Amino acid sequence: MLRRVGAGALLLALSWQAWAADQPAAGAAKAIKNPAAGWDHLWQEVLIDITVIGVIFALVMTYFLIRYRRKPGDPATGNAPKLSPAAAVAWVVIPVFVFLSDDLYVAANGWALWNVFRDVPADRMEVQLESGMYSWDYTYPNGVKAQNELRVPAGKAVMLRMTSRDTLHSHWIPDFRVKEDSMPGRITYLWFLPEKPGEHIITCGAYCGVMHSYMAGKVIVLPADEFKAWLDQQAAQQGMPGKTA
Ligand SMILES: [Cu+2]
Repeated sequence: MLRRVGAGALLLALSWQAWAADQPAAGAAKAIKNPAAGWDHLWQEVLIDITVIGVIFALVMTYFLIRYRRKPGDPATGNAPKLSPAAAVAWVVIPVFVFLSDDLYVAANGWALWNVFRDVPADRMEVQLESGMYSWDYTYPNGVKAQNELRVPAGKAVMLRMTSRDTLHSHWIPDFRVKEDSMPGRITYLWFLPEKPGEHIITCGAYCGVMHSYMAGKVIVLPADEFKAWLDQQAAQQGMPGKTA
């Protein structure tokens, strides 16, 4: 009995230690400007937690298998001592507490990060997106239109205000860890922070029809001055001279 309570206490102590060790990270979550790294951090945390808990439980189980195994020819072995009602309750409540407290802790961190993700920075560029079978159609603040290629300036938060002209699509940019549905009759949004020039895949994350898999595009992140030059040139080309973003 004592040994069992000891094992339970060990689990509890380890989970408490893991929780305490995570505290600075939870405080730092407030300072995160770009939620993308936060999602990665949270995912690693989930992997570490389930690994640690899994290993602890496997060790305890292996110990019990060996400790209470039946030895051939010895009828006194193979039977675990009967648990008292209090010990039986403890064996249920303590592991449940360990699992649930970690679960709730990770969920709370996810909730905090979700709020950062839904809170769009005031200093941003807004682009309208209309999705449809099978393209992504963007409109910049100055009226410039682009299809399937979303050019954005590096270092500036970009918000997409999205709707759909036909059915449900989901605008997904895996590199920026953002995905949000676009649907007819509703405006949804997402934002991301492209930190440096480069190219990133856009794909549709909701099955929307037979050509769903063709619904690919890319985010092209340009240095700020190159982006401005491109936007001005597009404005002239598309017949809206003098207008800039
Ligand atoms: Cu689609």
